[in-house]
Amino acid sequence: MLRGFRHIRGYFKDPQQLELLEEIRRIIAQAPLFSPAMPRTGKPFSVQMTNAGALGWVSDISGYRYQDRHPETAEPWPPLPATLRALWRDVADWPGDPEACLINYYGQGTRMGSHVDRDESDFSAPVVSVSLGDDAIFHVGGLRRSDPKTRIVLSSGDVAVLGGSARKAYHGIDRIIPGSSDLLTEGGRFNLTLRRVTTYQ
Ligand code: MD3
Ligand code: FE
Repeated sequence: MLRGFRHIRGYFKDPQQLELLEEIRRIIAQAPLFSPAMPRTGKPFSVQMTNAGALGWVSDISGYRYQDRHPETAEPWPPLPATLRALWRDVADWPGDPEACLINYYGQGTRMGSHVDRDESDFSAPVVSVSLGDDAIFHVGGLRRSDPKTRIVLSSGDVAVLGGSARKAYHGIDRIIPGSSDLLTEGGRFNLTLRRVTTYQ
C-alpha cells in the first residue's frame, strides 16, 4: 500500500458523532444536497453532494471545479464547523487551514467509481475523510488505474488521512452495507472530506 494513508478507527465516538451529524444536517438545511452531473455527458452521479467552507467542489456538464457558491441556491457555502477545523489540526500534520469540506451522501445501492482527486492546486496537503452512518467498502490503489487495490471497511466515526503518495492514488467506494449502523434514521452514509484547494504560501 502507498505511504501516507492512515486509517483511524472510531475517532468520533458516541455522543460526538451524533453532534457532528447534527452539524451536517444544519449545513444541508442551508445548502441542500444536489446531484452533480458528469462533465460532457451530463449523466448524474448516484452520490448526492453539498459543501461547507470558503470553497466547494461541484460538477456539471461543463466540468469539475471549486467555487464559492452553491450551484442551485447561488448562496455562499455555510462555514466549516469548529469540530472539523479541530480534526484537521489534530491529524493533517500540515501548516495551512482546510478550505473546503465536501459532503457526500450515499443512499442504498450508491457507489463511487475509481478516480483521482486532482481539482486542487496544492497536493502537498492531505485529504482528511470522516465517515458517518453505514459501513462502506473503500478501495485504494496506486498512481495508475491498473495498480493493485487494497480494500478497507470505513465505519461510522472512522477518519482516514490521505497524504504523501496516497494523495494521488486511485480510490473509490465499491458499496455501502445497508443496516450496518443506526446513526442515520434514513440509512445510508455521509462522507466528509476536508481539503486544501489553493496553494499555501
Ligand atoms: C484517497 N470520497 O470525495 S473518502 C471523494 O467515501 C471520495 O466518499 C470517498 O473519494 C467517500 O473524492 C472516499 C477517502 C478518500 C478521500 C480522498 C482521497 C480517499 C482518498 C484522495 C486521494 C486518495
Ligand atoms: Fe476521491
